[in-house]
Amino acid sequence: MRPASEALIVIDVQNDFCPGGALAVAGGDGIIDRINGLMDDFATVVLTQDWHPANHASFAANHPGAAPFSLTEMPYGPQVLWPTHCVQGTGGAAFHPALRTDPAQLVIRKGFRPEIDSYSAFFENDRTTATGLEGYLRNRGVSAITLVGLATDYCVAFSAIDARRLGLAATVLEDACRGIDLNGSLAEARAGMLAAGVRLA
Ligand code: VGL
Ligand code: ZN
Repeated sequence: MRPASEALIVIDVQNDFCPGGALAVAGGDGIIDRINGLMDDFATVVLTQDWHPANHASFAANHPGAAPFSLTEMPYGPQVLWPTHCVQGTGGAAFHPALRTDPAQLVIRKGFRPEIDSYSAFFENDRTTATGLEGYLRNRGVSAITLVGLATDYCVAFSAIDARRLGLAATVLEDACRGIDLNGSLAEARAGMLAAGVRLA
């Protein structure tokens, strides 16, 4: 068992990010057994769930003429336009059925505001609107987090870098993560995490 100051943060292990899903990450379901096992080592387990309304601004379908995986400019900066995914209440937004959810004490839903995307478990993509996770962890005496899940180069990386920004120790278990790797995004995310002081293990 890890000390009580450590939490496991399981990022977006949802059907739409697994093979057969709307924004499938290659091998996304291949990390679930490992994650399930890790849950027994941590007193605090948090799951995150990408949770978009159908009219979400990150969906290419809501930008006439825009192709999925193209880039657009939002008031808060550049934004990838994704295939429609993780729509609230749909099967695609549900956790993968093989993922253990009983050990989790908190589920953080993110990306529910139509006008702003949220990759990170801590802040939406404007990097200022908080999800509340920081307060929860600090209240529970957590000072170090271990991150696993999907996708390495988006939601996992953004969460890990924000954790460092907040002064939390952050470790990403790379073999319990899978990436999308859009135009070199995986290498960029790894460099960004290392520069922020994230431990890649
Ligand atoms: C994610 C793209 C869009 C992720 C979520 O979980 O990494 N990526 N929404
Ligand atoms: Zn999303």
